Amino acid sequence: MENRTDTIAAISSAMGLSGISIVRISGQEAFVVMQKIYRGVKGKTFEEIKNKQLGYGHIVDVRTGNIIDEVLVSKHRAPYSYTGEDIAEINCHGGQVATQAILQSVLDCGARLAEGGEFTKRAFLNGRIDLVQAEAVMDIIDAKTRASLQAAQNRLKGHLSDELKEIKTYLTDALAYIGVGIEYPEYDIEEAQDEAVFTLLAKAESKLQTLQKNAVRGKILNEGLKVAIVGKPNAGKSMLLNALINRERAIVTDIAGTTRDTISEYINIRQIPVLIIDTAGIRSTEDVIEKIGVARSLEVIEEADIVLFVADGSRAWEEQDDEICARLKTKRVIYLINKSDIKIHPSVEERLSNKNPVILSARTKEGLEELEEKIVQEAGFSEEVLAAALSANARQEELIAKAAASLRNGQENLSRGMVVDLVEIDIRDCLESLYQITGQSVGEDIIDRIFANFCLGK
Ligand SMILES: Nc1nc2c(ncn2[C@@H]2O[C@H](COP(=O)(O)OP(=O)(O)OP(=O)(O)O)[C@@H](O)[C@H]2O)c(=O)[nH]1
Ligand SMILES: [Mg+2]
Repeated sequence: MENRTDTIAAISSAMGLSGISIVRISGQEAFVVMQKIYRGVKGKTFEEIKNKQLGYGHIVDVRTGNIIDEVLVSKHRAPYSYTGEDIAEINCHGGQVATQAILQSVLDCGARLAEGGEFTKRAFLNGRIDLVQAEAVMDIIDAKTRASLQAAQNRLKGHLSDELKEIKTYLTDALAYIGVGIEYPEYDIEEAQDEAVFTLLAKAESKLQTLQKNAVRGKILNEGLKVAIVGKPNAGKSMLLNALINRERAIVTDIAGTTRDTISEYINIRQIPVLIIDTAGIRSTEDVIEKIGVARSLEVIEEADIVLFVADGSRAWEEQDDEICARLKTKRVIYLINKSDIKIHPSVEERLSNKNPVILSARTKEGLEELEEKIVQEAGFSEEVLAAALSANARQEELIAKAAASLRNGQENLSRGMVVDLVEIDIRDCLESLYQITGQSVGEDIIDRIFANFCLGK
């Protein structure tokens, strides 16, 4: 078990050669450690540096007294620091040797090497931030596009936490009404009470619904929208992948069955991270390798958020096309007619006439913009949505869904005329899920799991 009051240290900048590296120290002894290893210019000690100010000097090896590097140090007194504890930061010249030697000197003075995410974990345990904000810190580091970054920033600023707080207030108010009814059964207030509880639950439900919608979109900003390119062999799927990622990534030939494995690449479409997946053309085949490829294509279809069905505009529509389309019935599909640079076969246009197809050429890239626009639309992103996005992660999305389910149960029970105190159980379940999101009620194992994903020094 780690001791929360001990002093921890880590290199907070990336490993390798860099202009500057940062060693961070947090805990009760942080300033004591610094007093031992810092020598300011003109004999100034670390103690003499004011809060939130920088000092210029050198760090020495406590064992030999030798200077390790020239540094800038900063001082952040508890409780107004990142962790809520005393924090000192040492900016030294980049490079492994000097940075490691400084860290070693810090450890020699009694600090302990921090675990991944331990600084942020302390910020959470000390009540500086809630769990939603702690997770946002990680998502800021991991952000794939500017929109992902913005959404994580919104969460760090506490937007999601505020929304959750409002819902929690509705629910606790509802519980209070129910409590009055139980404590004073002699008063005939039941009807008015039912009414009040109804209204409060409806308000909570509508807020939760919006959150749930945003959470699904948020997951896309965090993890990327999965878009699979599907169609018969030679339709031009691989050429389309290359066109979208702007690079000759997949092999393109006029031999049907060129792509055997799935190939995926992240791209940024209007700030939305999109994972584009090229698949093997689907057909019945006796070739062992191609068969495996086709099976994989079918799996990818299952996992995809959006499927791009590519029809080959240079050839007549075939039964194979129908067979593939039949497999896409439950999916969100954007229909494409490829090879618009040559004459499009009328049978293809006719078959897809009611599907609002995008007509494009993977070769000349004509129509590509329209396709990108459609992908963004299909995913449910508009400027406003992006601005308000909170990018809930998978853990949060699951808990929001759970909270919504409990709440719906409560509403149903209430409208079925169940005794209100039974509804109380549903409301408490709902609240419990919400508390788990912000970390007001969450097991140590879950906390450990969340912070284990953080990088060292954060
Ligand atoms: N004229 C024209 N030819 C294209 C276009 N897109 C692809 N092709 C040609 O169509 C053939 C097949 O292209 P690929 O991208 O390999 O097709 P695929 O769908 O990946 O095929 P498999 O991997 O076999 O399933 C190649 O000869 C390409 O040059 C296009 O927009 N216009
Ligand atoms: Mg291919």
